[in-house]
Amino acid sequence: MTRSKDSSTSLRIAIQKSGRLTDKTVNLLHGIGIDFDNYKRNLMVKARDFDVELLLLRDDDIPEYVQDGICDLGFVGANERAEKDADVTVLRGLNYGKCRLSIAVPKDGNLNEAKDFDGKTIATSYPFLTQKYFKEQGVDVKVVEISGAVEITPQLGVADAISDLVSTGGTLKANGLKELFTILESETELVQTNMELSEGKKELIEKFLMRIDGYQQAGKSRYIMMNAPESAIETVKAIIPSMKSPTIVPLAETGMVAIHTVIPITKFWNVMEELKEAGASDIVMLPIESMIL
Ligand code: PRT
Ligand code: ZN
Repeated sequence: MTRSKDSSTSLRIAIQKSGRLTDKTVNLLHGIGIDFDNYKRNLMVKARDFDVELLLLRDDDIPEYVQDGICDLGFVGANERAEKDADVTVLRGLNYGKCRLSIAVPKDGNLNEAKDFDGKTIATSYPFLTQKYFKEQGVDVKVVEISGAVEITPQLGVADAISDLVSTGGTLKANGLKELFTILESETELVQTNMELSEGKKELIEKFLMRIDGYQQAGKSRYIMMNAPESAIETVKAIIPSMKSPTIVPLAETGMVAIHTVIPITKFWNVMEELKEAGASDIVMLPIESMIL
């Protein structure tokens, strides 16, 4: 399946065609200025303003397509990348599609610790990671690979326990199961092939990453504006965890200024009261589309 020569100049990126990661990945690509149509109907689409073509695949296939150099980059869950043991480079963790691969057991059963699993049967769609986990624990288990509805296998008597993805835990609960151990924490990752790439593609990847970083940073930041008396400038400056020096503009009203700056979103609510106490008023917070530092 390996592409023999890296002749094409377009960056080829694999994304999930239809599933939990699709909308967020498409939104992220749109957010960094990579626009394309009809991705629901085609297997491959070309972006309009960036030299990129997208390959729309099942998420299970993405690690291998990137490993083999069919695609240069891919957006895929760490769970799939790790299960396929793919030889790829993880460029970024993307903070969506978060879940964990966990071992779960019937809630009233007697399986509690790793050693209780000796000789037990575990149903999973993640045989490689599950087997590896118990091997590391020195426990011998039988792993049965099941492609869907893994959570009902204990009730059917097919398995003693399961190893499956969990996010809220609702599915486990609904099936009378409890989570015992986490094998892997997962989020969507941007992965790159380890195959040799042309200089042109390396440059495109740099640009692509710069846009992703700007977009991610923007998501974590807010633009804030406030009015304050000139006498409060130094106190306000000391309160705001600004990335750069704030912009200070005189207002028509004598002795008053407008202060503009960018702050991490996590800090906003903490500093809000302090700013008010320092004399700031009309505090406005705005989202930022993208930012390059
Ligand atoms: O068709 P294709 O093969 O592309 O898609 P798929 O059906 O294999 O995968 P999909 O779209 O369901 O999930 C894609 C990716 O989303 C996964 O590989 C994970 O990286 C990520 N993800 C995040 C999840 C979950 N959260 C998740 N909760 N994938 C699956 N689940 C399932 C889990 O298997 C279980 O059945 O949701 C159920 C548990 O959810 P809670 O909230 O009840 O705990
Ligand atoms: Zn899948």
